[in-house]
Amino acid sequence: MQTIAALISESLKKHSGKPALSFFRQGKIETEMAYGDLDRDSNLLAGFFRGLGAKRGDRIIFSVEKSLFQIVAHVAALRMGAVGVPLNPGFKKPELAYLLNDAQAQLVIAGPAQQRTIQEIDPEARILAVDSEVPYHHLSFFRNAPGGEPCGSTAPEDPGLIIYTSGTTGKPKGAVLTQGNLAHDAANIIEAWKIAASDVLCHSLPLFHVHGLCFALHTALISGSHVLMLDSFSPDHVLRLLSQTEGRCRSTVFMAVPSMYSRLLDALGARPLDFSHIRMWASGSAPLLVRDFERMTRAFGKEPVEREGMTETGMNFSNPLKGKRKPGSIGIPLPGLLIRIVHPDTGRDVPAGENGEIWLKGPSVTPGYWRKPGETAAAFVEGWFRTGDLGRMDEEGYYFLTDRLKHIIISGGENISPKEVESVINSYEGVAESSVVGVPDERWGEKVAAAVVSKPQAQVNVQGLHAHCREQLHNWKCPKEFILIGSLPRNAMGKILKDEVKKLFTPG
Ligand code: MLC
Repeated sequence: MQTIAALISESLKKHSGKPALSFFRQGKIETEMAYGDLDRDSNLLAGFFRGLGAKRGDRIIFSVEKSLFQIVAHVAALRMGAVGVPLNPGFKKPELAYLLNDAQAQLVIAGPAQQRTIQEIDPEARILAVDSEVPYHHLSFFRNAPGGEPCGSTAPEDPGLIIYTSGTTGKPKGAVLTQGNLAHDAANIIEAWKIAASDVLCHSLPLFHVHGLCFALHTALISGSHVLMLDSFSPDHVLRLLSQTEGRCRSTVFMAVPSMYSRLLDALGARPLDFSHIRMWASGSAPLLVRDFERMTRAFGKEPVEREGMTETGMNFSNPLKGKRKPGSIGIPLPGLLIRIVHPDTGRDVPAGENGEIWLKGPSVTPGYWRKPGETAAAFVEGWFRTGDLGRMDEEGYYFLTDRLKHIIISGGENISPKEVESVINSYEGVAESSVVGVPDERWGEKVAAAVVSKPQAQVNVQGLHAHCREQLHNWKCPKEFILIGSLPRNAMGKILKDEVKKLFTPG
């Protein structure tokens, strides 16, 4: 089995004269970088990291805004066999405190805003502060570091990344993805989607999830594609770029979550822009409604490619590039993946065509969660990873997701643990208990909503509660709707009936 470090290193050398990355800040190109530059700079940075004491197997946290530096540093970490831990730079202090303590990183790469918070949390943390607002070509601090070849000693079973994902138990869990997991996943996607050196990828996803980092960036870099890297998602900037029909920045591939597509379509309106040069519009991280599949087909002139993946497993299913794409289906399994659909209570396979929990086994599946043996044991049954998703396969071998066993909310492609939000709400003055649910929403797919019960004789101040959530949780985890009720709906055993709680809210 290959390592991701070797696949990327080979490509950096093979395509050295080709454009690798054009970084766009607020819609304008800020810095451009060829594959040869990325090779040289990632070598230098790896040398710089080693000088700071980081070595193979050490965790390096990334708590920075999306930037070219972040990409070069990510490639450096992979090539030297360190373990990158990319974090959402918008996490609030309590969220960061938990993650810093859990990841036990030897080095933290932080932007100015994050640096202050991290220092407050852990004055001992070794921080490399990098202002991601400064254009990459102005950063010179690592240029005198020893270069040399940083990889060579990475093995497929070495951890390559730890990516945190929301757990049902409340606290995020770090899914360990090995060098081999990442290599197999990238190779699979490249083969399924025919990603090539001739491709130009328009990239407006965050770099702290497998979607933007592994499915999009890794596959492009390994193939020698040109990546148009936007600092953030702005529908206007993205549309302007995607509709460029000529020149080096003429995109051929776009990947996004459904909420991004619906905002792009709203911003596009009835304008007759030409997108015929784009060969693939991929959608994942949340279900794409059949209605949006049809809207996209009309607006872009091609059917989107809906696919499914998970942090713990990489990409699992995709509608075919050539062949029938079924609206509402996540497509067919990628090579190397074994699938079972089992009854979640008995663990026995259900008859073909029936609904059950999807279990997976394959070379991209995580060996487990970082420092969480109990969670790892619970996630696997005899080597099969329990996805927590219910689904079925049709007579043509296409898979459909039908429901979720776990109470996870997916809002705009972000997974949110109701338990984490409930524990923040419950810590607010006057709150007796709460139940947090996902309610269908036009903009976000699902929105976070909270039913709150006050303590006897107490009056919960909803405005104050909202501010309390914003202090403790990243903005998108905060409920968009609160209601105060006398008691939560429960069954005879005292279990909260989440479906009844959902009915208390109006879809957005
Ligand atoms: C932003 N907001 C959200 C939100 N993102 N609310 C709910 N859900 C979200 N996901 C809110 C903010 O809190 C803010 O509200 C307002 O929207 C505007 O904020 P913003 O920061 O300007 O939003 P924007 O930058 O436009 O972000 C929207 C988005 C982003 C859709 C671009 O959420 C995003 O990048 N989502 C993609 C996540 C992703 O990559 N997931 C992949 C997971 S990997 P207020 O009140 O503060 O004004 C995975 C595996 C797989 O799932 O298979 O892919």
